[in-house]
Amino acid sequence: MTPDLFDHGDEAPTGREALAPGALVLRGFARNQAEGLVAEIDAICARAPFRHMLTPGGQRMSAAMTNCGPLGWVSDRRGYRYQAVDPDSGKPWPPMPGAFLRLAADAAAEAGFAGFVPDACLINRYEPGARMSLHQDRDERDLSAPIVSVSLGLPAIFLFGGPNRSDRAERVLLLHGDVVVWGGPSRLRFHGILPVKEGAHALLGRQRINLTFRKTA
Ligand code: MD3
Ligand code: FE
Repeated sequence: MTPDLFDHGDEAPTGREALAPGALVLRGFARNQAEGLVAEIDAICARAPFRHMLTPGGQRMSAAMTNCGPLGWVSDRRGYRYQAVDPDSGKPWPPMPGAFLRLAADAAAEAGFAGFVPDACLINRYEPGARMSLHQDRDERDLSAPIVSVSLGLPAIFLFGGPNRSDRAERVLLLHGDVVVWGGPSRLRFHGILPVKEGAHALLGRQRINLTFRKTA
């Protein structure tokens, strides 16, 4: 493709949207770094391949996962936890790329969380039909730190619920390059992803990839 230095204005918008107290959507914040992020993801999954983890209840998750950074999120029959070793390889997770750390810190700072240094990056891969049911993220020790999420590839409808599973969920469309910072009172809200629709993305093809940066320890 011909390099294109100009903004022709035909892309999805950038800008910030306050979703709720503590939840800030940075539209298109990662879009111009997406190729570099995908190259890093390819290098990570060469060492720690995507896999469909087992829930404690024995179901395979429809989203495939891997991790980078000092700690990685794992699920199996014994439960959910963060651990330094990839259970599939017996080796440490690949290191967190500098570009990942900078992106997460820059996004967190935009939302008022200065000095965010994640120690885990969970990488979720959704092929069409894959989903994530409503859940809370509460396996992290320090719930005062935000979670930063980066969406790449196919669009997805994010479900943003409340503090209780039965609370009615709002739907938010997340597009390639969107970054969301989830902190403060939003940190423990239930959330999920509706089944990803069939499609093909110019950079990622038939997949959506989501990075979530966490401070777990
Ligand atoms: C709101 N991932 O990995 S990212 C997850 O798109 C997860 O793969 C989804 O939920 C995905 O745990 C959603 C957005 C997200 C991540 C963490 C949150 C939203 C959140 C934690 C608290 C509140
Ligand atoms: Fe989550």
